[in-house]
Amino acid sequence: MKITKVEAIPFAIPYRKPLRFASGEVTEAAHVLVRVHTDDGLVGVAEAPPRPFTYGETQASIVAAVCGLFADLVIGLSPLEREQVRVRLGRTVGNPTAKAAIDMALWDLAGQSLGVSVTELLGGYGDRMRVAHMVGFAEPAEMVAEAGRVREQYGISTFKVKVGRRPIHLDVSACRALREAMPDAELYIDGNRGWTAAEAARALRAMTDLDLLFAEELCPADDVLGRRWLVGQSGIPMYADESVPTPGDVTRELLGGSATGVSIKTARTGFTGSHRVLAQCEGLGVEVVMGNQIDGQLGSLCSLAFGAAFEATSRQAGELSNFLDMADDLLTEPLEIRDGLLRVREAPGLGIDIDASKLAHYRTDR
Ligand code: MUC
Ligand code: MG
Repeated sequence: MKITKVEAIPFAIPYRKPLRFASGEVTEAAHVLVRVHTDDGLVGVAEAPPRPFTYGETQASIVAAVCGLFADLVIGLSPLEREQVRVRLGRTVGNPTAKAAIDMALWDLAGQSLGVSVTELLGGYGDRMRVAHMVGFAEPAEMVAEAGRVREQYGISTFKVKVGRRPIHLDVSACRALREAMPDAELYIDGNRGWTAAEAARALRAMTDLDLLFAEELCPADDVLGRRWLVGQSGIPMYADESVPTPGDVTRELLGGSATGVSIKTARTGFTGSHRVLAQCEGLGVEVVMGNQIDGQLGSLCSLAFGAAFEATSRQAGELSNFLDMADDLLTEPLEIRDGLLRVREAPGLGIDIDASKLAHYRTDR
């Protein structure tokens, strides 16, 4: 089986409501659908979400990288030669979501050709994950209402609360309101680099009684000593997200003492790189969470496929519900969160079937 063609199709699906956080906001899912075709008629699929505020990629840059740089490097290879692909794409720096989408599409092809799911191929630990929902910036009452609605409708009881605003009491009050409204919920926070280490320390002190699970990326990765100082005084684990786009960054953050947990995002490290990150974390005794790159249903299925495959990634609820904010999606069979859980599809590969009429409607290149 040989790769014959690689497509990168830009599409845009509106959001019902924007998601706001310290490093930016998302008002539409202007993503890129990546399809890898083979000579025996199989098509592997994944999506790349451009996040300029995190990785510098745009929708146009992803299309350009996939079509202009990467396609020629993979055409002619077998989809099973994933390490060849990784090395060849790795000669170009950056472009994490463009590379990750190609990698995941190859795993989809491998699963399809062997007749097994990607979750089984990767590790086969389980067939489901608990779902965590991300609550973006708003007035505290609005944030409480959103969390309540999501808990009521989908049975989700783990919430990641976006923080990192100034002054810090905006977020402290929102977290306090959420805790008061939901005494039994699991809550954790994500600052998207919005605070200085001193602000983060004050905010954490003001929230010590809120029983937070952990805090993610409260201040920028370049605040090397500030982050170390913060870890030293924090009573909860401090997770790295944007600061760890590659396995090497994971090593630097963890061994440098600037983080004590890691967010794994398949959208940026694919399945091959995410497996490496997970192995590093397990070897170092560091906990992980399956993060979300504000993915659509396709990207969420990819996170789920990986997260359910291993015990360590299944322990905590995974961030798998951002697609609920989108007005529509591309899958023929939509994802359904029930009782706070998402189940892996019982189908070869990733089990993705793209609705051709929806793609025709939402693609922006025609
Ligand atoms: C998250 O976990 O931070 C927002 C920015 C980004 O890079 O990812 C999202 C969610
Ligand atoms: Mg984050």
